[in-house]
Amino acid sequence: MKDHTRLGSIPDLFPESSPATEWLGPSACVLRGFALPYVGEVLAALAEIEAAAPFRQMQTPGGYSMSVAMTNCGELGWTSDRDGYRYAPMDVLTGLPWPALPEVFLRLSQAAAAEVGFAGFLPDACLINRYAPGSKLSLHQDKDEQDFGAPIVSVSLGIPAVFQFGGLKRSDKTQRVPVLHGDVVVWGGVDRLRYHGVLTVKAATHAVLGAHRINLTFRKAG
Ligand code: MD6
Ligand code: FE
Repeated sequence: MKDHTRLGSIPDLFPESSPATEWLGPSACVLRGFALPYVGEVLAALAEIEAAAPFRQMQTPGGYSMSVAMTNCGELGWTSDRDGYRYAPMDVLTGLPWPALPEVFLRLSQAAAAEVGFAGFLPDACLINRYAPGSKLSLHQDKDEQDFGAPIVSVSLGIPAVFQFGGLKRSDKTQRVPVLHGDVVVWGGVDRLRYHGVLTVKAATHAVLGAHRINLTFRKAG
């Protein structure tokens, strides 16, 4: 029988990309709400990671304390101290290896990467950033990884933030992208080394995460 419902007759205006997909560059895009179906499992896994590898404010090589608190999971963890930035298998705070990448983290990051054309993404590092109101992350490039062929998958949770997305030079013009609970940003390819940062987070409260924003960035670091 023919479908006479109004819904069935609405043409698909975006056959190649749903309206929830916003491209920021040829190989960079925001997947709105993509992480929402995973959030329950992600937060349960996060609680275990935090208990084993607590959030800490790392020092920059210049001797400042970062406003963002960080921890890691996976084979390698991103670390900053007076000696510089690097990936390391051990957490110097606990003297233990970083907690393993939970299966749900792998599932979520692989599904998001595949959505943007990076099938077979196999992250070995997940940097976990926690922002309180007033925290920010200055414009930087992610270039401590060995393999720029792999994308970065970035999952936003909790209170909103404004993601700053620039070009290949620090002085290039930046776009401002609001990122909300459940949004995922994937970038790679020609966009892999673009400068980016997070503007000072404004005071807000999220029903589940309170006055925090958590960002998970999945990388192939080694
Ligand atoms: C953040 N994210 O959103 C910081 N880097 O809290 C990053 O620095 C980042 O979101 C590379 C790719 C995606 C990102
Ligand atoms: Fe980054």
